[in-house]
Amino acid sequence: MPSSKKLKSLVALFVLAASLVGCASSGDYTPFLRAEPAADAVLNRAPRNLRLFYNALPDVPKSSLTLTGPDGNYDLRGFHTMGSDDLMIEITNPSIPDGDYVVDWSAVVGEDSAVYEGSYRFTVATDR
Ligand SMILES: [Cu+2]
Repeated sequence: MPSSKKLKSLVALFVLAASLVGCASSGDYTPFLRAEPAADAVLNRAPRNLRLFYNALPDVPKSSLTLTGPDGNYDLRGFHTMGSDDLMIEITNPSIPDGDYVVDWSAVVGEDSAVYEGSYRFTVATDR
């Protein structure tokens, strides 16, 4: 039989492990609702901005966005919120090439201090 001391430390370890799993932002829950351009959209014009909508107001300084595409990482500027539970940023180069793009986001949203992360893709196909 394990000693009660050993049992207590096992229980403590289990509780710790369970709480770590509970904190991880890789669970099913996400505050992310939708984006413009939309996830999986095929666009016939290069987008000028990225706008992501959440279920509460994001904390801009604690959030970030990156855009990766055919030429690697694209410069983004003017990260802000329009105050509509959104994050918005301008794509610096107004003529990004045709191809597949991935938006990676990280955000602290509303009263929740957790950092959530996610990504989605869209395609630009202008045939120019
Ligand atoms: Cu804006």
